[in-house]
Amino acid sequence: MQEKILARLKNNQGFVSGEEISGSLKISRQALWKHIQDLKDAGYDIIAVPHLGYRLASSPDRLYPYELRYGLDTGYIGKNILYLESVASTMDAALQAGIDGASEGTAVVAEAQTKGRGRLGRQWSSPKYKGIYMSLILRPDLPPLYTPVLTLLVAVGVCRAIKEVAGLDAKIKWPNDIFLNNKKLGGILTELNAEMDITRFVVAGLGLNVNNDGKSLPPGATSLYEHSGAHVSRAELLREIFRKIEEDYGRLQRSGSADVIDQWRAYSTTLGRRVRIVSSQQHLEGEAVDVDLDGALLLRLDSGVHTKITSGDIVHCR
Ligand code: BT5
Repeated sequence: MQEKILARLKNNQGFVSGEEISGSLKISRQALWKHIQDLKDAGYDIIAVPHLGYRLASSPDRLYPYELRYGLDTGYIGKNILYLESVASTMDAALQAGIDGASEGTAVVAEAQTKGRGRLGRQWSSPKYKGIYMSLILRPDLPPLYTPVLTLLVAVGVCRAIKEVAGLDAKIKWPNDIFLNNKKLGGILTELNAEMDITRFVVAGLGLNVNNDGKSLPPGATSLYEHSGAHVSRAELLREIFRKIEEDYGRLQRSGSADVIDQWRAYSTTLGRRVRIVSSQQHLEGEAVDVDLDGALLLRLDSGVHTKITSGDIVHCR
């Protein structure tokens, strides 16, 4: 009901009479008043004037499901949102939701994480109300070996959305880092629930620094705000991320990964560079020449031999 009331207020610049809202939503004036109080408690600045009605003066910078869904024209990505004020990790919540049967496109969104994680047990700093911490459930028709391409797909969607909403040129460092001006702006963590060669579902997690000020960022990190000096609406950005992901994911499902990989190449800071691979199994150095259709990095070693890197960290040497 609050979502419907908000939509009416948002669709109108001026006042909307209480009679009109309660009449069209078939609730009593008393019930409407109660919902308006709840919205005010949630941070909405709603002005009430006798005989005129209600006017929405401002909305809080929160990722409430009804904020995210307002004007969201996707078919399924981000349509179902599990919202948490604070959680250990949105990954765990999404993995559980996936097991419980959550539909494709369900997004777990938190305002803060107390144990946000990166790859290999690393931490993800997740201060409250500053960034986007979101885990998306996907049920792709892809064998597990091909699912790394989803990390690339989400990275592309994030860069496209940042360009559209904030006008900034973010770049991607293989496999999962979003960079802005040579500093880390965000990261993607993809986890899998699979059996042998069947993917049951994938959780694609995104951490993105949006309105963090410089002091609260880890070393080597940046945020959109730190970079540009302008606050960005996290809700608007996340809605755009949902849209872009849905476009590219639909294309991936219909015609394979070639298009996503093409887009990824355009955002990559890795291709054409000399890189060092650091993983528990191997320490290799060579030129990053391309990315394969499954998302693996193709490296040309000094011997001229090409090798495929499917996981690990890379260091850009020059
Ligand atoms: C990543 O890992 O870059 C993937 C991060 C994914 C986080 C999201 S938030 C929503 C969802 N729920 C979770 O619990 N996780 C996902 P990795 O490549 O391992 O990078 C981790 C490293 O990045 C750390 O060791 C730090 O050096 C650095 N780091 C930590 N927090 C950061 C931040 N907020 N901004 C930039 N760098 C950060």
